Amino acid sequence: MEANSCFFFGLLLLLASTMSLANAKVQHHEFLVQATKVKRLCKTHNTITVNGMFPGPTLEVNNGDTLVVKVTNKARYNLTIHWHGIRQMRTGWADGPEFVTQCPIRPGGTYTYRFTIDGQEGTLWWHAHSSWLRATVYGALIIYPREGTSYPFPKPKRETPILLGEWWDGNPIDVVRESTRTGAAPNISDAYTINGQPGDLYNCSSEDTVIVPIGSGETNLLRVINAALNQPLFFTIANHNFTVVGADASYLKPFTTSVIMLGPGQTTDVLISGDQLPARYYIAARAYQSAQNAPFDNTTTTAILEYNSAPCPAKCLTSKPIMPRYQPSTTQIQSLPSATALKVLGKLRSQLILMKTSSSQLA
Ligand SMILES: [Cu+2]
Repeated sequence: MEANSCFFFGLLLLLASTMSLANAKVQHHEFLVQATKVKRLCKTHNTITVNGMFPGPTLEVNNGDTLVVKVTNKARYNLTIHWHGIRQMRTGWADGPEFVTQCPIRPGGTYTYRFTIDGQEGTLWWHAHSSWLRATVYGALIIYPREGTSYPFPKPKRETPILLGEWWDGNPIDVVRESTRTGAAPNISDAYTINGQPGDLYNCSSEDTVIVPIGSGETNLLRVINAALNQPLFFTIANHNFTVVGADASYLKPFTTSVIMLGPGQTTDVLISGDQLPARYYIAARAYQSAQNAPFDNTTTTAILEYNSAPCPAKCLTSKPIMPRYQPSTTQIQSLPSATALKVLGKLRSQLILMKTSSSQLA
């Protein structure tokens, strides 16, 4: 009898695993890496991009799927692509760090990455892993729940990737080469970006400010990715709290906050509700700088959270969106002993917890 039930249980397990395997898809993509004209901050650059897009294409998979990405390098630099945060189970050679798991793809060359996403759900990203090419060669990698399963929170009405980046008004490769040559720190960036756009507070940038739509009463998922090269960034939205539900492709015990901080490479999934007056609100990111006296880019990048039902005076470009309250300044944070800082800065506290639970590091 016992043997019978054991057999039955085994059969069920086998059936379940076969079914999930049957649902898993193999996705094929082509990445063409090439110089593309990109205009930011009033100046056009020959920017290295994937498929002519900046940021690059968003990959969307389900947990369990296999990605096959053929990368063709038409740029004049050596390059590899790293799948940031993916646990490469028995596919270490597909991870991507140049000279660690592979030789770089030389100009004119190709390389095909093949790996299966298993046991990870949420948001990750991909980026170039050679010199400073990742300043412009990056994109989101979204992992939906395994086929037939759902989020451990109510299904959001919309989902929007929010990629925070750092922009140099020059060739990022030249910036790092100059630094290597002189031994001095590399030049600080000239702008931060949200989905590739600096936003309203920079020259020649207002018209292209990213709009994130929301409807009254909706709950939406924002997949925030810090794709900046070096800079930890605060992220906040005027007049809106949000609920953190995941980080680095793992779900978290949800908590509500009005600001998060992401180190370079980290991702954080937040739910935001359209529970404020229909209007336009700034989404903003700026530096969290903890090094004393070190120069840093102290500018602020913005996008606009726009209620679909916002009346024209509020929606029309003539009226300025509402700006988030300023976050505690670097010096304020530094002047507090860390224990006090934790108590006083409740907002930061949640982030510090997040940092501890997150194992992601920029690689
Ligand atoms: Cu990485």
